[in-house]
Amino acid sequence: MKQFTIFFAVILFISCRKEQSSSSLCLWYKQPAKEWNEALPIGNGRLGAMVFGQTTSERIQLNEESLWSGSPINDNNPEALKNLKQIQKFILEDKLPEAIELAEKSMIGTPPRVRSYQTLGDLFLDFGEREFSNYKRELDLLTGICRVTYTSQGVDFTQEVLASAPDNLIAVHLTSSKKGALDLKIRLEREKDALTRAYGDMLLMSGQVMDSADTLRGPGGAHMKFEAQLKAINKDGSVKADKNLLVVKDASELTLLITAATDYNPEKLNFDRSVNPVEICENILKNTGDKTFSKIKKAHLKDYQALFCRVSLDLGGTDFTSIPTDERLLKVKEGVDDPQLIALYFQFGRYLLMGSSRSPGILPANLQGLWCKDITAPWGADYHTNINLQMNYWPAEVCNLNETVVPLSGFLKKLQKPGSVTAREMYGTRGWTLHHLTDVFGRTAVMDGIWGLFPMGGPWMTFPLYEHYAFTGDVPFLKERAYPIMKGSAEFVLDFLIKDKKGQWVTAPSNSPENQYILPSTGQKFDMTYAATIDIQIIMELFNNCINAAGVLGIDQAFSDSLKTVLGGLPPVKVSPKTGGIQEWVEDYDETEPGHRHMSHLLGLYPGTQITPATPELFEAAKRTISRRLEKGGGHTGWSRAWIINFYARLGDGENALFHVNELLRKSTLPNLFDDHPPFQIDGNFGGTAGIAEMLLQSHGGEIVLLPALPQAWSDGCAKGLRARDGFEIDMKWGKGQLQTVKIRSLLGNPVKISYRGKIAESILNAGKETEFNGNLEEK
Ligand code: FUC
Repeated sequence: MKQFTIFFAVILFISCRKEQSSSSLCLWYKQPAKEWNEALPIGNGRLGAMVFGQTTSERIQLNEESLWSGSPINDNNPEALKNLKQIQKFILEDKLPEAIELAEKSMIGTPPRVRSYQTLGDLFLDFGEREFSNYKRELDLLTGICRVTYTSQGVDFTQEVLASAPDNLIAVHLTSSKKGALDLKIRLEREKDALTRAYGDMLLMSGQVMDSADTLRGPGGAHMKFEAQLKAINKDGSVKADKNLLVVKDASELTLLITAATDYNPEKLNFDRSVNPVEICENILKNTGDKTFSKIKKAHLKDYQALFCRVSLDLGGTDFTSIPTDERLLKVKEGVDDPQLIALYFQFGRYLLMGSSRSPGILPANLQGLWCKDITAPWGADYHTNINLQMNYWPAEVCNLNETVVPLSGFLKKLQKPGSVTAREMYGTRGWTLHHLTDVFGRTAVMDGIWGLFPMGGPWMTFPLYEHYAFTGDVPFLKERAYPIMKGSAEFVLDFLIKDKKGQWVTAPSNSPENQYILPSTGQKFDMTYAATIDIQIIMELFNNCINAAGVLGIDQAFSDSLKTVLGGLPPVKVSPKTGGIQEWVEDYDETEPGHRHMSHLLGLYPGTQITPATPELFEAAKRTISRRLEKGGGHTGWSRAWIINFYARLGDGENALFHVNELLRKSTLPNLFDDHPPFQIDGNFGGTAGIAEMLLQSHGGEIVLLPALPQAWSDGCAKGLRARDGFEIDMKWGKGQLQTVKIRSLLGNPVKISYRGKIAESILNAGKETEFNGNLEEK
């Protein structure tokens, strides 16, 4: 299996180099970034940087994935369990004011807020005022290198920046066309909590997060320790330490190696004084030794391209690569069609996921991936689990980057511990759960306010684990990692469910994130309810995944049977008689915001698998739900728009899916192609990328569906290396809106069934073999 994967990777790599010209995979600009949203991201899964490309004082803003303020706190409200039954009783009796009053006192976390993921600081390269011309700044996704070139006083200057996973550092490489023309000062700074010393050819920045006490966020104190180290290697001229900076004179070439670490210990979900960030940085730099930049670059390219080049995408359209990316985006905003920019956006999403969620990183991509300029970021750049963290992983499998799920699965494994305390202390259940957000310290209680009382955050977070198995067929992963977490989550649900007046199994308290409904009897507005449709859909998905997984592993028959029984007793997902859409709550309430950004009751359509053409009534109702949301102003945040793309893809509606891809570019995309919630929030990038893949290939209904939502504007194209469930890799070519050929490679030897516009073909393929079909699905 491993050999086949390597073989295919090599083949793909060769074809990728041929077909994806560097220019079509470049974000490029004619001017330096004036602000952070114009700077270009690089990342190796653990370290990230935003490169501004300025010529007077270059700014490279730095991040290390674990640098957080705060500390672990058991903030499960000690009053919760005592009052749970009463709260549930009030809810089932529609006594919502009473239920909320009691829940506000007894269920909200103590304290109710997390702190923030933080910037590591900034690297400044001060060149002094200079004239410049021939300026170009680019991020080449084919190489993962950010490159800045310009001419000043007749000398050509080049700057390359890359984040290397194999060397575990960020490397900056400066050259000048004239010998000895590099004169600059190097600073490493942080707005707070850090001091930098210069020593020989190194800058050493040591820090510790100092939190002040805050009743909403918990105790103050000297919290996480961190370190950043920079080593300068010059050719010609000199590098000298001067107080807290390095002075470079008359160099012809300069390499800066930058690494960083904290004393965060993932096993403990805490900082840990036995972890020494200084030593970690020293070891990383020692291991790199005196490798030249070209050696570091070579190792980076080998590692990076092995992942990135697995997928290529050509959506046809005019070649606008000679126009800078920000100007192309403006043209799209003016109504120009640019399928090639969409293909670039798609690949950029893959690039961002690789950059923020893979080894040497150990933490999942947060609300900003790992790119964050702030000490206090919007929403703390935390892990929101009522759509956002889930969405981050939607492209992982279909876009052939399954290793990006590893940090998420490791984090969830550790969250089981605090999550089981929450399950036990708040709800008196087995298993584990978390609510609508968490942080690196593993907070799993109810955060923010009453809308945070969403105990289904944990069960929903198990989806990417099962998907990882479904796509890769990795049984050891299923057995050792995914299934125990899924089972613990299902145990929580089993114990949490209660019977309503009709004898149905229901969740309570519950909400439909973050929408409110109007209770008909009083006209009042509430979040809190029981058995919101999303809860039912989450439970159906989780339980079915558990049953399938237990079947594959040949274990837990009795447990599976108990899940099946409960599945039969859940309230059905209903069509609203009033709107004809999917009913969002257990009763057909009116919503307070019909255009709400969350479309939680469509979880069964995407990412879930319950609403398909095989359920025609729900399938039609789902269409009405989306159009109603949109009529009332829905889709106004980046991630909300991205979700809509996925919905339309699942509905087989290519024109609407494309309209919303363009809306995502027009309304929710920043000049550097980061998603704009607003402000920057990365989930829209990931959801958008997944949506584009979903328009071309789907495999959730037991067959591989080719080009399920191909819009007219993409009538000629080619996609290589997308993945389907049950271990397949697909290459497709289409022209004039029709499939021309499809190659299917089997990674696991499962039987294959493909479907294209009503035609079906089946084949038996051994692992490692590939077969090809023409547009009529005749095997070649
Ligand atoms: C959810 C969303 C918001 C935002 C926040 C981080 O609560 O409703 O729009 O994305 O997460």
